[in-house]
Amino acid sequence: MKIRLFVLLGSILLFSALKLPAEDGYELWLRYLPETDPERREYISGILGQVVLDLSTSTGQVIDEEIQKATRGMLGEALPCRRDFAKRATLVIGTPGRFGIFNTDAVRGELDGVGPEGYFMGRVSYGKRDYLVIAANEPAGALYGTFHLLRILQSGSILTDRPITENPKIRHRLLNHWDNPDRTVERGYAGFSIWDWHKLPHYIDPGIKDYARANASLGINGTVITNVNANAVVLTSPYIEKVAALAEVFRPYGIKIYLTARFSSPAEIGGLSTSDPLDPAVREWWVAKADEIYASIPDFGGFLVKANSEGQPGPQDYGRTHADGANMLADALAPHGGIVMWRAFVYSHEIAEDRAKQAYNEFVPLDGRFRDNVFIQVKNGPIDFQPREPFHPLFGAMPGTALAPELQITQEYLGQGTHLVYLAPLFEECLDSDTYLPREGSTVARIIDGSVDNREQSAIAGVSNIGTDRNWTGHLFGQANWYAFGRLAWDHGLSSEEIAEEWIKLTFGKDPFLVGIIREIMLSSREAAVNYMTPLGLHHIMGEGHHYGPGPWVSGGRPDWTSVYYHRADSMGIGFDRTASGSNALRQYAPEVQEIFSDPETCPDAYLLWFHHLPWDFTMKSGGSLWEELCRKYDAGVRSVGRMRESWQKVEGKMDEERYQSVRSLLKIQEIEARWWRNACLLYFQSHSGLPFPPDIEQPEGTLREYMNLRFPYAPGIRPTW
Ligand code: BDP
Repeated sequence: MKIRLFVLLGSILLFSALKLPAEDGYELWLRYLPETDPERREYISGILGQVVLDLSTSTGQVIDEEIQKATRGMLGEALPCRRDFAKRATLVIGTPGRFGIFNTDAVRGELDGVGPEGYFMGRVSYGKRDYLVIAANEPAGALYGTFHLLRILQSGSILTDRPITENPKIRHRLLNHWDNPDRTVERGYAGFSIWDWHKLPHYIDPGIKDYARANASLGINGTVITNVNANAVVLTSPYIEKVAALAEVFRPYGIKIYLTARFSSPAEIGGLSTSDPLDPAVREWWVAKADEIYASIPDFGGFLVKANSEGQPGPQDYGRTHADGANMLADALAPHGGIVMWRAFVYSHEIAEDRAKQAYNEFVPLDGRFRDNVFIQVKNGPIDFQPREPFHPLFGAMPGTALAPELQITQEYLGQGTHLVYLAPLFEECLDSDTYLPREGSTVARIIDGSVDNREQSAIAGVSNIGTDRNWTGHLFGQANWYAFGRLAWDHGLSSEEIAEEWIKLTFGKDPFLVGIIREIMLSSREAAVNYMTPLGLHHIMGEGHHYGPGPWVSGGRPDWTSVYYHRADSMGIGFDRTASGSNALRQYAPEVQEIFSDPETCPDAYLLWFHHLPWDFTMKSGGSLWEELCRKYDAGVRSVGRMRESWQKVEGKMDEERYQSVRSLLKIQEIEARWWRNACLLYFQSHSGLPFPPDIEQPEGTLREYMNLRFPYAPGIRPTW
């Protein structure tokens, strides 16, 4: 009996010793877990044991804080940095001028090419010794270099003999928060807004600093903190004071703050009778507003504007153009070095034209007419952040204008808060698309980074998925999308695979088995979502308003907000003809691109129904009919999620129970919802095709009516109604 008790107690003790400590995801990829391998500990102390750092700047101080945090976590003891050069230094971090080592020709030579935010990391001989240095031209570069080093140390890698020089490919790397003053977040699925307007400026949540750390660790250097469906209140003096308090926290992390500018502000909050951009009083009002903002926030980034789109006010309300509007704001910001991000997401149901064509029609005639400090911010595709879209035809079509892509990190159309969908492949697909304008090799990435047109200015934006949820993004894997956006904004040459692997190691640990399993789940997840939601080029067939779940039957009201407008299914066939026989949206692309997409026989399946309306019995490349292929794709999507769930079970015990279980439960929801998408869409399309489901797929359960009757009055993320 006694022995048994001992065995039992022993196993309980052993079990609790083995159980990994609970984690709630708050630490993101900056976990700095205790390093238990003695060799690794020695390696890390050999680098962080005695850091010499230029502490004279606020950025220097946050680098010190980060290194202390990292050493406290990984080595169990916080190791503060020294401000004076020491021969025993294991690492020297700073900018030229501070320590003699940074004035050596070796370091100067390296720094010549890295610009204000880049850095050099490598060994440099100085005196009679070699030192590991992180050298940069500006403190922000030193911070980015430090985070790079910490990433290497955390992920179990080592520094090779080859020095590292890094330089961001894009100058302005911004998050866009669609956050409202009442703390709701439009298309937000992770709780409320992290900006606590009511308590600002005197109370600043400690999480704000962690938000800044997380962004800086990826190289994100700007954040637009308010919704594009803008509220003018943020431009009033009390709010500028609140914004300034946040800017203080962000400054040492190299992050600039931006605001959305409601175009009608001069009339709404300025007491003017108009907001006409050519009216001198209106122009003066914006100049004075910019001066007021910069007096409190000297490094204010600028304005993001959604104008004349989905009910937002804009210059066209006064018979003026987008260029008139953008340039007025640009002129007000220019003396302070600010920029305007003017969105190209404009379309109107009053124009009898394919929505996919409207932004191009509106903006191409204005090419070359925008000021140098204006960017036209263009969504990756011509409709709206769908699971898959071809690249937006504006990329390549405005050589005289700086264009910035807008990617959606929040998963409005990609499963919202409950689906694991790793978005790097979607981002990559857009960035790597060849526009052929003006020549082959002019990928979207090379257009927006300025290399095609030799442009100095460049920018990229990602619509944030961050909220007050303890793990920031609701779904733990939403963190990977924030991470991937930041890493690609810094270096669009990175692959989805590399980024996934980095993130997994930092988030879940470096065990190769675990990394392999999670990597596969992540890399298959985007195609799975496309398949169970909108295969073969289908788009915009989600639930109305909240956009949650399927709604291929949505019709009535504004046609361009329905589903039937986009899939055009009837008894004969399905798809949107965007070739010369239809809307001819294809003509907005280069001839080489037109050639790829124009013939249904050769058009890649992934874009088939985006560009073509085809009969149900159209023969696909697989040999089967379009109807069969559609059914099989939907079914394949559901099966992929089943496999993702099974794979996830293999990592049980390889991470803390809490995070494991949270993802496990969400994958279950994802499978249920993937089935819902498949069943609802297939039953609906069958009501048009009249054809039986192929026997080799799981037969959809339920009736179309049942799916059509589902209601979600409290689905999150819906737009406010002011
Ligand atoms: C759509 C969203 C809507 C946004 C709009 C935009 O449904 O909430 O306001 O885009 O980007 O995707 O302005």
